[in-house]
Amino acid sequence: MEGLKKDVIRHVVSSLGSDYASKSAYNYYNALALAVRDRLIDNWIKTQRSYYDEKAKRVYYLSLEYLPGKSLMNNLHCLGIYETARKAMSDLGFSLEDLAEQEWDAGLGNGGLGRLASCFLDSMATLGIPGYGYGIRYDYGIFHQVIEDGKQVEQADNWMRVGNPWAYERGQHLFPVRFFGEVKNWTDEYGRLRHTWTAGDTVLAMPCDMLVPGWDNHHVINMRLWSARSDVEFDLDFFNTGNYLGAVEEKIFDEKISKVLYPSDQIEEGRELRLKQQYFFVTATIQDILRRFRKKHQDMTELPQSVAIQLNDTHPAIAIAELMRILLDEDLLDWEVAWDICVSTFAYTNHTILPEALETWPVSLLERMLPRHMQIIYEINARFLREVERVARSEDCGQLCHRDLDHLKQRVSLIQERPIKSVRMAHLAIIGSHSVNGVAALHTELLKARVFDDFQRLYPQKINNKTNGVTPRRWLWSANQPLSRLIASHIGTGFVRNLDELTQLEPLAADPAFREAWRAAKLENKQRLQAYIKRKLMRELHTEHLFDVHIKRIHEYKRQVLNLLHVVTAYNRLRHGQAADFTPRTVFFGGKAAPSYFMAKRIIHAINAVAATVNADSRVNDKLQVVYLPNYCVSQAERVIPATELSEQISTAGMEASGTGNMKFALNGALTIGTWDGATIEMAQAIGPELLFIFGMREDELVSLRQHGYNPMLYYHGDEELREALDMLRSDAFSPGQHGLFAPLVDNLLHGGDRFFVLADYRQYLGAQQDVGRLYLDQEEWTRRSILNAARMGFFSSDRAISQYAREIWDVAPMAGLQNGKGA
Ligand code: 7GP
Repeated sequence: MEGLKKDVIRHVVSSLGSDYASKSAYNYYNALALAVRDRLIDNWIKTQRSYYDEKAKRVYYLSLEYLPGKSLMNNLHCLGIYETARKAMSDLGFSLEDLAEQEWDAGLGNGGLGRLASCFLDSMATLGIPGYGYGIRYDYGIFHQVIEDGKQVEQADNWMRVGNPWAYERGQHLFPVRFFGEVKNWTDEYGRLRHTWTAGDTVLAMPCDMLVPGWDNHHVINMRLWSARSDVEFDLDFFNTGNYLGAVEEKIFDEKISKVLYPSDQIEEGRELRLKQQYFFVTATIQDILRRFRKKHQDMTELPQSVAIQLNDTHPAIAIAELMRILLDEDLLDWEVAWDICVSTFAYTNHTILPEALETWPVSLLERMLPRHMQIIYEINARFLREVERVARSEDCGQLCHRDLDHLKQRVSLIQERPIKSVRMAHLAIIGSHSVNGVAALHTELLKARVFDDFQRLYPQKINNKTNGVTPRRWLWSANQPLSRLIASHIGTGFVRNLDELTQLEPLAADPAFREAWRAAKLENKQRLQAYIKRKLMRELHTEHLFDVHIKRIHEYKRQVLNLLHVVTAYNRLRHGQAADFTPRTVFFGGKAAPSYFMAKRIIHAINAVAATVNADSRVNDKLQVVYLPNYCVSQAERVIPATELSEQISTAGMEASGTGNMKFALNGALTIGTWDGATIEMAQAIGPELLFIFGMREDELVSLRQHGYNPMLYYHGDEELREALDMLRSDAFSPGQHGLFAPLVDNLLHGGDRFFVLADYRQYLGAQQDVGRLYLDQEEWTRRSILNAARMGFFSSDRAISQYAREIWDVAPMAGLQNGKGA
């Protein structure tokens, strides 16, 4: 401990240039972070060296998004020096918790996809998988959300302003990134046509490395994020003529590439800068991968034995054309050889079946920005369509008439003709990869049967399932110390590395003393949340209420509106004196809406309007409260999830690819109210469906309802409570003086077809909520179920998921000889 204290003081003085006697929390947080980083860097260097020494096959996870959140606490726990640090900082006059507050969340992602990537890096580090995460170091991450007059207002997330003590910026290792320009043809010595792309513009990519430690194992992997740097400092001509701003203009323009994260979630935003970001990060990454590979290899055909590249959705899919370009134009390989290398190296994960999220890029844009890549995509397509024709004619599709074949080719082509001629990135990713995976069993089945059914027929082996998981280090151990300590006092700490060990809790569910202790841990977490809300929102929570939580991105398919209709109905029953047996509850909502997503923003507004009305109504507010948590982010989830008793997972069946929040809640002992969707299905199977509150129509039932003509008006007319709730929303009951403010929401349900079947599930949802309320009155039974939920969540560790990827997709083994023991 004395060593850590000395290091912290030294960093305050020599790294931060401050007087250690001026007790600034900001300085002491930074100094502590630097002292922790010092303890990681040796192991990071040893880890990197061991990959070369052991000729390890490496995994590269390519993702345009990561959501690491805060690093301090997690890193202290991984190093096993949390207690040491707590005491050291307390000696220096600080509470560790307060110092940790100084850190800004690294919010380099939108939601589930980005957070999954961060869980996966944690698991690769812990399992000793030789892995790297590659992405973009955005200067501005996901916007900061404030609620003003009930509405979402976006503010810039200037997370870099205060510096980032965790990152190493490597300004000396720059990689060139080229755009535009033209392609020249030439003939090689064997008379083959060759191509050379001469670029128009060049930008530089600078690596920023963030170290990702494994749990208690000395294995530290790298998250390498690229930052754009101009290749011109000043244009001296401008400078000399006195045009100073003109002189820096190009520099500013180039560096715009890594300026900001695109804040849209599952909505495709085809903007030129976004494509630039994708290619910028992909080419820098591929160059870096090949640089490392070529240190030990000359023969490019050995690449798939040394390198596996996982594409996190289609955002990095241009990597397939980029690797082809290098192999063809720089290594001068033949097409077939190059293509085999590509397909054996790449694998692709799909994260959504929502059609509006499937990426396409206009051919005209690609031709201009990446002319050689567009040529390669055309060639991939031509060869692929010939192959489709061959397969279709040869096999059991022999009876296909030409018309069907033409339709098939149109459907699977990399190019779509309408509304504008564009490249379908998912098709490129499927064709260019040896594995395509979904993220939960139902999702994968839907990919096979619906979204990519043609590809499933063409390549029956390619599409496979890898159900998501979450890291127990952050989401149980670090986020929920009260519960973790209780668990550890009964079954030891092995569960942090091997989550299946939680099954040892099962017999304890029958032990009244253990149940009591389990409840005490929950209450402690509820009280901490209470203190936080008091500090941030100046509101007093009732900890004896049932804490009912719905936090995730705001999206129509996630059906925050269904939850809101339940709240309004509960409010009406209480007002009308029809709810004598109502179990008091506080309903929490939190989440960001894409700034361009009108309906999602209006939903936020409606939630806040209902909250204002309910909370101000003294007839009901001791029994029902609604809280909107502004700026939902990773660190907020770490506070809220441990305090949650009821987890809302109520998406329209078939729409939520997997969900990972659902897993975090159950792991922390919340019971789930949910639909038969995503990974919630597999959770119900693992836990026992009777221990969750499952309701609503299933995916196949919805399909047939849609086919037979779904009429939301029937539900409206047939259900008095539903009608009352909808009429109130449409009137100005929640928006005094602003009649019709929420009419778009209601019209969307009643006259817009209710695409997400809110009305169809309303009555069943109410029934399930009633069951929840009843069960909560029986605290012994509720606690028993809570314990069993957590005990049966072992499968949903990201360690299990990553082990499956390693074995079944990457063919990568963990590093041998990792030492165990505290790394401090
Ligand atoms: C999300 C899915 O919506 C969620 O169900 C899943 O758990 C998560 O990915 C991780 O697999 N998808 C996205 O966040 C997303 O942006 C569009 O998908 C590409």
